[in-house]
Amino acid sequence: MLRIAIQKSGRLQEESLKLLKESGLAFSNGKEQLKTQATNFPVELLFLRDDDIPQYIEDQVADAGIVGENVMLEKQKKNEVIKRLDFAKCRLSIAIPRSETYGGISSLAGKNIATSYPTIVKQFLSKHNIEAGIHEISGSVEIAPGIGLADAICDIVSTGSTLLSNGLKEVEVVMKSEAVLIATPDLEAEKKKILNKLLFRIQSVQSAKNNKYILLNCPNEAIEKITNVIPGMKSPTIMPLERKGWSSLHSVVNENDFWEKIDQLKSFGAEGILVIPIEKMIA
Ligand code: PRT
Ligand code: ZN
Repeated sequence: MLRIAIQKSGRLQEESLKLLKESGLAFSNGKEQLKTQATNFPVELLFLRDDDIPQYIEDQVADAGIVGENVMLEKQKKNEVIKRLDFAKCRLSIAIPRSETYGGISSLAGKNIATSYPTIVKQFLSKHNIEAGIHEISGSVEIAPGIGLADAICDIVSTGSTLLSNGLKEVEVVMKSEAVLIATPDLEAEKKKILNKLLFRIQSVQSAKNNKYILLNCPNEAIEKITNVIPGMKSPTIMPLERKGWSSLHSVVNENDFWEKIDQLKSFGAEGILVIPIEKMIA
């Protein structure tokens, strides 16, 4: 049985559960419980505050967990990153009052910076040979300059609207973060096997999300050119159409360069292009 800790409530909770469910794990109990067991996979979920997860993993109360990279780095526990999960993307940034002009990173010297991430900020400052005061507070960091508690802050930024509404501006990105699957480096063999099985499923879910199934009709003389643009997993499937000299071609296309490729395909004479989401993709 592999024990995975996920956030009890908050920004990571829903996506963490969704990822596990898309990986085929079924749970009968809701998150109201402290823990719940998957009904079809040797996994038990523990619902915890995200800040506590790295410690629980170090103590091997949990074997693995899902947290923001920012939390993992701040806590400095015996955890290793197993997989970046591509959600809860944000950045940890330094911000100062908008009314002030920013004279570069050296102008932070001697300032007082309020943050919930003292360890990360300390490392960042010492990397740049800057001495500044760090004022640790656990919440509502963005109001600190306004009430005279600090000259600057270092906090999580996503859209930037919190900074804006508090009269602050982002001046340095300390780190970029996303949700990560972490685990103890000391997993026993049996648990490692379960984790690898889960990891394989997560990878299939992620590659499915990044790819689309594509069907199109094309004149036979365009098949080679189109195959070069969308080679698919091995090679496209090609079936003759009733109409002479035409074929139906099925392949896979990556989300990132999707529109560029569609333009190319059209220029080669492709018609009736259908694009369909993929649920799982196993290479
Ligand atoms: O209760 P618990 O301790 O478990 O949760 P929490 O309140 O500590 O964490 P939570 O749920 O707020 O965030 C969990 C993780 O989500 C963080 O550690 C980040 O890795 C990630 N994440 C992604 C964010 C944001 N986006 C985010 N926007 N965490 C916090 N914010 C906050 C930020 O603190 C600031 O107040 O949102 C505000 C900024 O957002 P914008 O859009 O206005 O810039
Ligand atoms: Zn927290």
